[in-house]
Amino acid sequence: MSRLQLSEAVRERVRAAERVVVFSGAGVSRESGLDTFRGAGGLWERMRPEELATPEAFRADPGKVWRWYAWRYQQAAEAAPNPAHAAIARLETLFPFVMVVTQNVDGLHQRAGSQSLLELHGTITRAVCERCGSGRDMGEAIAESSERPPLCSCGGRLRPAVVWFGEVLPHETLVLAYEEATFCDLFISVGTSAVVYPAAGLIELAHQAGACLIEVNPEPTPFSHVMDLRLADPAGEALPALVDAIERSRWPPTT
Ligand code: BV8
Ligand code: ZN
Repeated sequence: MSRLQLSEAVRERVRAAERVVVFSGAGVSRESGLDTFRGAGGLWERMRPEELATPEAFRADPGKVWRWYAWRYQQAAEAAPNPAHAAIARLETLFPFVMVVTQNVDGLHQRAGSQSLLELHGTITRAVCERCGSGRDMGEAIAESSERPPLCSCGGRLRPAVVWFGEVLPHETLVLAYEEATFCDLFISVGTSAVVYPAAGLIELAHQAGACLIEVNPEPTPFSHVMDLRLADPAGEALPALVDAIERSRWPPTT
């Protein structure tokens, strides 16, 4: 992507910004080879979310759901963070406060070096006991049994430590995310279709609070019309160009 020119208005907001939120979805991990949920060829295209990512599906057929997550865990473990994840991590060197609020469960933001991170929908890297809540590494749990969920030492059944449809998001994490969206100066929404709630509500919150809004997504979303800047390019190209432009705005080369 060629050198990105920010408008004077956006450059001003970027220059003055102190608190930044990056709100990410499955599209950020697309260029790491991980399927999205709703886009063409996405995970859900071949199956419906209700079939697998719900407590009812797990109760009805724990083996099938466990095998799906074991497959996705393997995919994530073999994937590498892409230039979008790296650019997002680099933002932490450009602003005093950066919070990555992700819907993704693949752990790639952490592996790219992002330090401040809220995982709204949990993580595929951990398994948790349905009965006593104790957690363990998902890789170990799958090594113990890849066909059906293993049992905890308390006798309870393990499940992926993700938030399924119809389940509430971790309260503390959601409250922190609401705070970050309410008080940020710059809100960058990247790689999300912005249709899953309550996560997508963060965009509206940031908009109401007067943050400068940037969207990175090859497709339009229900929030595209309120964005101050929209980059309709793949995140792996757009994010490095955007962070370079942000860096030039905050530290203009001394002439
Ligand atoms: C809850 C973890 C209720 C598991 C996931 C209003 C209020 C509250 C709830 C609801 C509501 N309306 C509806 C609901 C129910 C539901 C919901 O929102 N449904 C949607 C489908 C309408 N919400 C819930 O069930 C939530 N729970 O609210 O509980 C409650 C209340 C009280 C008491 C009890 C219960 C829980 C939602 C969390 C579900 N878990 N994931 C797992 O991963 O297996 S959601 C799942 O969707 C993933 O986390 C995913 O991240 C998330 C959002 O999808 P996206 O990340 O946006 O991915 P998607 O594929 O959709 O889009 C990718 C985008 O990338 C596309 O736009 C594409 O154009 C773009 N793209 C493609 N390539 C690139 C790219 N962008 C950049 N670069 C590229 N290269
Ligand atoms: Zn247990």
